[in-house]
Amino acid sequence: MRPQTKRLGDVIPAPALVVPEPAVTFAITPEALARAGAAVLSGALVDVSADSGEIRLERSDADALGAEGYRLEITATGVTVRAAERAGLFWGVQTLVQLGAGDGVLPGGVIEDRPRFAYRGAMLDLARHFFTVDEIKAHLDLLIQFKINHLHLHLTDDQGWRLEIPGWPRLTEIGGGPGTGCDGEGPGFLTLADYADVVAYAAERFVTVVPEIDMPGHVNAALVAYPELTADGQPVAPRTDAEVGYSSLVAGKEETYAFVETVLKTLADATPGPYLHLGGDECLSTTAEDYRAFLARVLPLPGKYGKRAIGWHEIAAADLPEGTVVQYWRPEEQDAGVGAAVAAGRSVIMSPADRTYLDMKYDAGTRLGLDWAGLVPVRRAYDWDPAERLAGVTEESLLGVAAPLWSETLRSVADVQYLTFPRLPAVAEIGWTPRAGRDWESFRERVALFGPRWEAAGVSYFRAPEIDWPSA
Ligand code: TNX
Repeated sequence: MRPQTKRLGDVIPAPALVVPEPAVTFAITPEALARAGAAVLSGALVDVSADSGEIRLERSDADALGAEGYRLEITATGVTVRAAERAGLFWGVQTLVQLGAGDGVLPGGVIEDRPRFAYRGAMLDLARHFFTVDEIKAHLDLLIQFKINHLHLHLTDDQGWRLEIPGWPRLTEIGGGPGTGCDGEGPGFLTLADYADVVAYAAERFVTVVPEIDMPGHVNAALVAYPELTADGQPVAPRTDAEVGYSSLVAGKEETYAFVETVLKTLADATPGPYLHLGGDECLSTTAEDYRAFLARVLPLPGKYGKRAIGWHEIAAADLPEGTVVQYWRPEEQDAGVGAAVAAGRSVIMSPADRTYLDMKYDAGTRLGLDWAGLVPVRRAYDWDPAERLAGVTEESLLGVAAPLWSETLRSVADVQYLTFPRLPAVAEIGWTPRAGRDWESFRERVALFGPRWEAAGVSYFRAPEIDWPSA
């Protein structure tokens, strides 16, 4: 049963510590909330406290809340958010936005909150279907409400190349042109100015953009644009189907490395965040020897440009430079390579497909999505733990969790939202909330509150039968 009155703990992700003061409430206006949000965004707060109507935002080094933590106090006379860093104030305001939803009446008490993991990611595949700058920003606006702090953009694949690379214009002229994307339905690309726009918008919201250029496989769009990159120099045909594993850069060709170096230098220069994602997955048409030889030359490049490499976990077959991050994506419970990488001191992002892949169908009747990793109903996305999933991967080795959304079957923003909600909030809670603070029955009740909010905001979502959604 859903309670009738709002509770201080009715927040996703569940805060680390909630101390309600049930006799107390404080009513805020939507304007005060918006002013608090604007104050954090504008960076107006430096070291002094800022008063935004009835909401006080304060920087305080005294609180041991870390880079993203905050302390929120709601009394009968007002609201205070305190944090060591602006990011913490921002997440505190996101908590307030959730608590104030609807009537603006905030339940009294104190919340002390900080994330379990530094990396809480969502991935959007722009290659199989392109999404515009405005669409990416609007999606980001929905993600940050759940304290997601990394936006991974899958920028290239067999069906499309979505980022301008100076000196290699045909990548985007052809690879981003008409007829690209799955079924030819997703043309478009980001200029470097567009990319900078997305990166800046994300940074204002304390979100780090993680760009991915997938290599040495998943490169048909690049080979179409530049036949000199193919093994025999002969042109290859564009592909708009959803097959994987048939294309590869050529490990034994110097042209390959000139190309990769330009691409990664461009990406490093355009990306203020610390990570460059090099893909590395499903290289079924690259020999094991070529795969290792290719990565031996390419994995050190992010370091050369002051960045850390992330790769899908197949890269663990190569020697991983210090600082390399391995992103686990398979459904299996074991992976010898990831275990060895962790033993060598590398860190891991967990994205097991049977739990975190937002492109898996919810149930057999889901119109969109795939089912190769099984069906992923909401409870399946929620009820697991990243530190208990893969042999050898412990809490200390985890950078965090991420939920990828591959876009083979997507044709619109509504499609993106439908697969994202309500599963992304489940993964976001896994990334933020302490293990002991997570509980499916509690999540079920809390996520139900978002149904009316998503409807009011025109956000498409799956009315999962596992959830008692309030009747409209
Ligand atoms: C596997 S996950 C892929 C992608 C597909 C996805 C579809 C991964 C690293 N590679 O190329 O889009 O499955 O679910």
